[in-house]
Amino acid sequence: MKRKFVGALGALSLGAASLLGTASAAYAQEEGTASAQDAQLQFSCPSVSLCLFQYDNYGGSRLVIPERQKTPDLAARGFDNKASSMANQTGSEIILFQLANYSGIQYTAKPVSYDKTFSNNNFDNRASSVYWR
Ligand SMILES: [Ca+2]
Repeated sequence: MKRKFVGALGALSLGAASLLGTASAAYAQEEGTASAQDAQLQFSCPSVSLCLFQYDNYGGSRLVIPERQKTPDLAARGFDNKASSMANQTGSEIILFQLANYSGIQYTAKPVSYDKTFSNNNFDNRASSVYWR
């Protein structure tokens, strides 16, 4: 009887932990509510891809990363510490990392979301790797 109770508690605290994890995940982009139609007017990015842009407002040079393509080092793609805005045209959540190989400060983008500037996220010109969740 006691054993069973402990087991139930364990399951409860596990649930609480995953809830906490969700709540504390700071979603970085605040332009994620833009409709797909609005977004299409603002940037050029192939479907099922993540696009990083050199400048705010989806400007400058563009790096296109197909969904779930491993990107541990943006330097290898000529885009290290360069991104200032992004369009996530995939069904996957992504995390941009400050350093190569997925470390340092993080920026999280929901599936199908857009952000016209990283400046208000303290992430301008910082992305060095892209992790697909
Ligand atoms: Ca932003």
